[in-house]
Amino acid sequence: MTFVQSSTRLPCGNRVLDLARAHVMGILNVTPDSFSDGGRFSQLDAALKHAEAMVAAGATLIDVGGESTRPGARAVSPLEELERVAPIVERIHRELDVIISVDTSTPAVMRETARLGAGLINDVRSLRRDGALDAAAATGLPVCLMHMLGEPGDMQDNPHYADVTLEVGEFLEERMAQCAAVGIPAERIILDPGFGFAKNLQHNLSLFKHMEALHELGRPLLVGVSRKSMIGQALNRPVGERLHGGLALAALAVVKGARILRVHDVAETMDVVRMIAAVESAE
Ligand code: 8Y4
Repeated sequence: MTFVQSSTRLPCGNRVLDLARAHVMGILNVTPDSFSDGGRFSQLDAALKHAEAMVAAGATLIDVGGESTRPGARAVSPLEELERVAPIVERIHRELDVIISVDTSTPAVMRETARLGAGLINDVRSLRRDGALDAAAATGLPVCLMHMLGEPGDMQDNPHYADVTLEVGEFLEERMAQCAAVGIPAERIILDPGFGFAKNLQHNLSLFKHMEALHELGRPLLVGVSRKSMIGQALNRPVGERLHGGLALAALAVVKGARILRVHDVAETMDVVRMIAAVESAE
């Protein structure tokens, strides 16, 4: 197997991500839920506490997102998204030793959060929104490009692939070329198969099985499967009972060479990562 890796150190703002080993990215959701009415400040405190716990559990990155990608979710204006995300980026940057990943497709949010200390742009739309390529280039930050067809609202309407892994690879290669054209070099890119985005269960399982083929693109892979419906469907489990299935996939992803795992359950996933590292570093 040929694992092409030009450099093992990825500068992410004021920190460096060591790509020689696998890392855990903890998911921090800051979309307000209608049932909690603790107010802005207690919501910010709660988010910071959650981030702090994930860092203590071993997360190298925290993914902060202010726009729901759930099908049917209400569209959020750029200003509203920025007002949700900016305060938490600012506080994490000030108080925690962690790389801040911003889950956004919005150019203004990319520019402003980069100024506030973000270290990585995580865009599920792969910089396809108007102005996103230029905004991401201007930040100088690394970008995670993820495969998705269509938009979160319509992506699950009967997706079709002749060869899902091949088509995901072609998509990511095309997005890398668009990045190169605006001055975002390959060295600054992380690639993501996009599990659960415009894919049915068979697509997700096949893509996972053949994930190694994406190493041909020469960039580190990020995998996000935590609590997703591919686990629910394969095991017939509701969302609260998907941890063990998720840990199995985390272990498989690391063995297949993935470098970043985007998860809700950081402590449990860190045990998986560290156990694999212990075995792999043996004589
Ligand atoms: C339960 C919990 C069921 C969460 C579904 C979900 C990815 C991502 C998301 C991913 C990258 C999600 C922002 C979907 N997934 N970014 N974002 N890769 N890079 N659903 O796979 O977590 S949101």
